[in-house]
Amino acid sequence: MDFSTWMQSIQQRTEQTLDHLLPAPHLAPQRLHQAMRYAVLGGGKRVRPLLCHAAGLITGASSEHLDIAASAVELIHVYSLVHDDLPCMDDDILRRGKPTCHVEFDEATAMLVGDALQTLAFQTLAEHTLCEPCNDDQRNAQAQEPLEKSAAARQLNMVSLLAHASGSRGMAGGQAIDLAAIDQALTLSELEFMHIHKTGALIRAAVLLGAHCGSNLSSEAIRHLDHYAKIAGLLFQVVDDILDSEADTATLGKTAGKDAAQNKPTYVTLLGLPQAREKAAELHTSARAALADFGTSAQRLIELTDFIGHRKF
Ligand code: GRG
Repeated sequence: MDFSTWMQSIQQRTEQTLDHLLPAPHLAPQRLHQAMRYAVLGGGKRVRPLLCHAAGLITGASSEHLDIAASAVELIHVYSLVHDDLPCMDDDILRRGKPTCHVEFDEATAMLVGDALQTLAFQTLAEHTLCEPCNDDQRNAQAQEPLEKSAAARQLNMVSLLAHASGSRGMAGGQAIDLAAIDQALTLSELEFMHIHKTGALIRAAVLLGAHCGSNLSSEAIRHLDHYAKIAGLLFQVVDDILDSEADTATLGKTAGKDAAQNKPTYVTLLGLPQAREKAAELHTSARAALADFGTSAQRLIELTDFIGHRKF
């Protein structure tokens, strides 16, 4: 299967899983459920679910387990977009090529959409089986009970991983730094610190959760994947800054040039466009190199890294 067909198949699986996980639109309270479905379904590149599935291929995870982990990460991502678009934050009217959630519904509903998507993500991780018994479980288990306990402990670790990535030491903290940075001059390392949290933490969680769904796990493999994910998160953000400065609103499906309009520091404002492009190329090369030890099992992750590095929207 070529990369583009694989990507479409994961995007379709993600759409179906999210459709199934979200409350039906006729269930009370209908307006909230309709708004949740409006925000989540029918749009977005699904980069985080793709990363989750691609990392899971390295550790032999099943597609069904990956669907659940990938959807939980996407629910957190969409909650962050809905809240980020609110007038009290980025105040935007366009997201994924359609009116933002608070414009289509109203501000209070959009707040609740974010809240409810976040809790649905954790409910999803808690209520489904997420991981295969791992090699250590199989080696150590004398009986069924230790094996089950171990799988449960790993699942709990996955819930904790997503919570850390989303919270004040992760994405929400990064957003706080971002809001405080408006009209401020940041150094490159301060900008990087912000993005490692705001965008990078969830990208890292997507990769690690995918890997944890599998059985072929070693702590060294996890360490390497984590290193890869940190670089990939930064690459995603540098490319995002470049696109914000040079692509148009119709292509992006969100308001272009927003960072400059709000006087927000970006890689482009700090480095200039040519050097930001150079930085993206360096990160792209480093991210690919970080996957070298995984051989052909990382093929999809390498292709996805190329997609992130070369994306046009
Ligand atoms: C409100 C707690 C809270 C956090 C918001 C992620 C975020 C933090 C804000 C989004 C603002 C933004 C445009 C950040 C730049 C990188 C980014 C996350 C872009 C949007 O992600 P894509 O391109 O979007 O993956 P799609 O729509 O394809 O899913």
